[in-house]
Amino acid sequence: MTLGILRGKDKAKYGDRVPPNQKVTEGFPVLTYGGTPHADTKDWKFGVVGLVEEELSFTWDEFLALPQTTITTDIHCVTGWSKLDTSWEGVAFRDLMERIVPKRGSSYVMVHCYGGYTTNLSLEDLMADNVLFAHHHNGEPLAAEHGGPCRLVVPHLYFWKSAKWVRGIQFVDQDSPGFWEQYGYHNRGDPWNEERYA
Ligand SMILES: Nc1nc2c(c(=O)[nH]1)N[C@H]1C(S)=C(S)[C@@H](COP(=O)(O)O)O[C@H]1N2
Ligand SMILES: [Mo]
Repeated sequence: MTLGILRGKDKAKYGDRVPPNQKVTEGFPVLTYGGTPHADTKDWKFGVVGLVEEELSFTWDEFLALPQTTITTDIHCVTGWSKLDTSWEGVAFRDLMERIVPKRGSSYVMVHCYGGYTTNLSLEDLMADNVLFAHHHNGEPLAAEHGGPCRLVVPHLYFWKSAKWVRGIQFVDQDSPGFWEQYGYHNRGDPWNEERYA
């Protein structure tokens, strides 16, 4: 009952498309802890490390030579805004997984970023539809403040899981909290269940 009332206008306007207690924004707020790190494409590297049969490293050109996917999806920030029909182009996590053989029991991933930010995800969440490492947003190269040259997009979880300025992924057999998760954000962050804080 209470939740229904709080959903207010946007519930009336957008129906069940917007998760509880979120408001639709037309803008694109920037939410970064600290400054915008420099990650020039000429010395950019993307590493696949940890519990995998073979560790990998991609240069920018090698990353662009992987299969490319474009998606249109809604995104939801834990601070309360949602943005509808955002489009992203990049490398789908599932396509990257065609090149990776995780070792037995390695079912979690820590995402590492230029600048030091981290976030933890299960392999299952990363294998979901529409999860990709994006280098274009709405047809334009991804702006530096939004994570350019390349960011993760995990649209079915709150947007803090969508790490900006990714530099690699680490496969692990035990889940451990990333940056915001250590400061009390929920371990998983499903917006439909309002998994905001632990
Ligand atoms: N590297 C890095 N990635 C990050 C963050 C950050 O501070 N550093 N902030 C997260 C949070 S809390 C949110 S809501 C989104 C915001 O993305 P935007 O600035 O493109 O809106 O990025 C996420 N990814
Ligand atoms: Mo956030």
